[in-house]
Amino acid sequence: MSVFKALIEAVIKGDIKTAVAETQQALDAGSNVQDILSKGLIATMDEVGERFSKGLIFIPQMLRSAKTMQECMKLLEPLFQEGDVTSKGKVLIGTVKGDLHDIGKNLVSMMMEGAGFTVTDLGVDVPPEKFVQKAQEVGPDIVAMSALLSTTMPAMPQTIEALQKAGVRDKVKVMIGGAPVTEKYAHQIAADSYASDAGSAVSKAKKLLGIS
Ligand code: B12
Repeated sequence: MSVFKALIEAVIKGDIKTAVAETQQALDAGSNVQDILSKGLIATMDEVGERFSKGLIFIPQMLRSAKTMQECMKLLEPLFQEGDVTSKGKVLIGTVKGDLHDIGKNLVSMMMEGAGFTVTDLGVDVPPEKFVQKAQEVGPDIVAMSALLSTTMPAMPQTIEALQKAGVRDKVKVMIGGAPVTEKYAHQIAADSYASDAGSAVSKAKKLLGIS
């Protein structure tokens, strides 16, 4: 049985108060932050997704669990800081057009910032033209896109095409991710990199920019 049983149950129920208290208690007890995140919070969202697929829960419950997870993540955020204040590069990130999922994207954003990248977060449901406009404005080293729905994945190549048309594509590296996205898909749409989780997103971003 998981040591995070009470936390898991609270996130599934969408009980913010208990979930936040359980997260704090796990931290106070010396639990590893990565474990709290992957074995406690992320694994629970997978369970929530499965319950939704089976028709056991509906959108409001899924939303409540998501909100609960986000509140717990606020406690973990300061612990991701690596302490190096020199910027490693600029990252422009957003969830693609039509897609409202932002927990994974926020996690990637948070870990990137913690690792010393300067992150501009465009939020959710970001149309290709918004990625282009902001890229022209901030001059990022990396444009990172998140998609959680198989129906919104095509917005990724559309965004790459828009960057190309605006003459921005050659100046940036494009990184993609999100549960339905794969390495193969990244190759297919000529993205420069793919990562399956926020931790490897950071190491792949460093690799893309030649930073160790
Ligand atoms: C919470 C949730 C919601 C919440 C989102 C709230 C929010 N603020 O994000 C709400 C209730 C709004 C929602 C709505 C919907 N959802 Co929803 N949702 C989920 C759920 C349960 C969890 C997602 C999550 O946060 N996971 C935890 C995070 C940490 O994981 P992650 O997002 O995968 O991110 C990690 C990696 O993928 C990666 N990553 C993510 N982004 C990026 C970006 C880059 C650049 C990189 C490198 C890496 C990377 O790193 C992250 C951290 O490690 C999933 C189930 C699941 N297992 O994914 C379903 C799920 C994604 N939803 C689903 C569906 C169908 C919907 C709806 C269409 C339902 C409906 N009928 O309306 C709507 C769509 C709304 C819209 N237009 O977007 C399906 C998608 C099926 C598919 N393949 O297309 C899923 C899989 C549920 C299911 N099993 O059916 N949803």
